[in-house]
Amino acid sequence: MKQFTSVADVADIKQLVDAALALKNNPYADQQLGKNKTLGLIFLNPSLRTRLSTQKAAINLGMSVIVMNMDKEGWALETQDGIVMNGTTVEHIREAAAVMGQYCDILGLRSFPKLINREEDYNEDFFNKFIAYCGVPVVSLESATRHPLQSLADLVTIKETWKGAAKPKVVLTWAPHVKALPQAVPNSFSEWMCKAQQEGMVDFTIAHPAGFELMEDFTPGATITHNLEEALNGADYVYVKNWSSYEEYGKVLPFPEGWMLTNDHLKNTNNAKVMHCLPVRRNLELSAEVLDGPHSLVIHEAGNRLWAAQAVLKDLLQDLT
Ligand code: SN0
Repeated sequence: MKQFTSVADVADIKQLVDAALALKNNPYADQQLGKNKTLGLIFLNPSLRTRLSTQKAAINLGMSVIVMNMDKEGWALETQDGIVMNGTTVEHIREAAAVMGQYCDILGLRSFPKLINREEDYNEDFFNKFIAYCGVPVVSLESATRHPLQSLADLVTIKETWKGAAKPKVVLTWAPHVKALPQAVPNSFSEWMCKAQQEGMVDFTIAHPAGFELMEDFTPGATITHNLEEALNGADYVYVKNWSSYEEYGKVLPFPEGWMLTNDHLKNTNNAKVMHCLPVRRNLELSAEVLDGPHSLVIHEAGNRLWAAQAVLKDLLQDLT
């Protein structure tokens, strides 16, 4: 693999999932692979799981890690070309990314959408410029439209825990929130599940209230419904996440009642496991009774972030020229 920014960068998702599960059984076998290699993790937004799991994954592979909170500790970056930089931006991404590439063999980047201009966010303007100028392989630590390390860990978690004979029914459900959150996590989860569905690994359904449709490019082959009860019927995995409207971009819309998952919602499921990428706002997005009860997989899922990150870094290290 030359970069990891979406499911499209992965030649074989089954193989990558199996590689992650193999690393879980044998975490320290590749310590020579990362010797004298440096991973730079560049954050423009907060992080807990992504930062710690990716750092730990790199350590397991024998790498050194540099972390920079660019938003707080770096110069204000300019991304536009051809302008006179006489305002608040201090350094152009052309120089900043290129310099980071001088010190690091692989770079990870987190850059959330601004949720103001949909075209700008969905063009991945900042992310693509960073990739173009840094000159080394880039791992997405969540971009404006995707969070592939999360989605890989999610697929790993489903593969690892599913003991049934038939394919599991996986349901992505929209949840309430008080802020406008990115579509990155559900976009990415959906594109990975759609790919997994194509490969016969899962059956995939998305449930959300009217007005919260995801961009169609991310949902090929998914069953999409506004009826939560119908979607949950017979579900094996329920993946809970809030996202803001793609249509009414950046707005906080009033939300309908009944979308916060409770134990009652799980009655007609197949004793479903409940997943969430975290951070989760208790009793707003997801009820405490579900989070603290036997259905919840959220901590196990977060634990698997490590093996997902390690499988990706291992693959990138093997392909370094
Ligand atoms: C981010 C998101 O993309 O939804 C990161 C998820 C991994 N989540 C948030 O920004 C939550 C913010 C909040 O106030 O709850």
